Amino acid sequence: MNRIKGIRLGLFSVALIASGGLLTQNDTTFVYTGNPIVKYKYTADPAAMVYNDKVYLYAGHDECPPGSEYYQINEWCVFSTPDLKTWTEHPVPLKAKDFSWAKGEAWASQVIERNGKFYWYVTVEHGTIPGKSIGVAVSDSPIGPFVDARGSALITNDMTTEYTQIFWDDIDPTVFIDDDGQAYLYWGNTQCYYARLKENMIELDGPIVAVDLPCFTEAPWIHKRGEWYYLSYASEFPEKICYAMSRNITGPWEYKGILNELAGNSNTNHQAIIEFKGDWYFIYHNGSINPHGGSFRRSTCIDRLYYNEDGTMKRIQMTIEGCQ
Ligand code: FUB
Repeated sequence: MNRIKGIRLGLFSVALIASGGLLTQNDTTFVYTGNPIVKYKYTADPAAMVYNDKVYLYAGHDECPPGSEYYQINEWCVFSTPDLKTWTEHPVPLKAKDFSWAKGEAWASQVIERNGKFYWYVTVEHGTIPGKSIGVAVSDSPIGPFVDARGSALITNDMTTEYTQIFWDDIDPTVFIDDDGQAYLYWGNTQCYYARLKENMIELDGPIVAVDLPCFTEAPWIHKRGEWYYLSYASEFPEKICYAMSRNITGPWEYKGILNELAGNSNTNHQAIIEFKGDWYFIYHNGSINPHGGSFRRSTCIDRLYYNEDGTMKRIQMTIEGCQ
């Protein structure tokens, strides 16, 4: 068990209403004291969503024992904050094995809201179709509980073999709803893909399209600011985060270079980008918790993101102080 370096405010034993949100049994609150955000457990592959004046942070729970070097991620966690200072961890809302067709492995994911429902796109290892796959869970609340929305995978490895023969290319989903209401799923490892989603958010609405990006490794994330669409992604290995821009959600994408350098003590970097109360934030992971942090015991951090006048993004400055 890691030493808790943040200040824990309390473990709630009764349900109570506070700050406009429901705190339930086993919610844990803590005050942000700089990066990493969560100091008492390992949290990887952050995805963030802004909803009703709160930031919701979703992350895989790295549980690889110290001394071992492999991904052991069985469940995802959810945290919320109204101000990026006071955070609440809610009970575990979803596990890889909640998908009856999956073998396990709670890899990277993203949650998005549509019409009052919350859709959680996740990477898991498929039970019968060899390779990684993408599933989708749904909930009426951003903190869950979530349930499998389809009873089957949305994307399986055999759907993309015309592009690559590897078993781990169908990972790291990111979802974006464009201004006209059309939803898009981007994902990939080695090869980046996108496909349209139906309005029900749980079925594809067209073909899988390969996206051409220089030195693409994984972890695509789509966001929009003004008239520009941004596709950021992990590049090479160990990973930096690079990005491309376009006037259209489907591209063509113009490569713009490095957004974030190698993250400390971790081969992977995995970013999420959000605007919250008028400021932009870059959320990522590194291996910074001493003494056992590393590529398989990662920690989520947050730093500010700034734009240049022409819409390009300034390189991220990763800090210990973070956004206090
Ligand atoms: O956490 C497992 C995998 O490592 C993720 O799916 C990738 O993005 C990388 O961070």
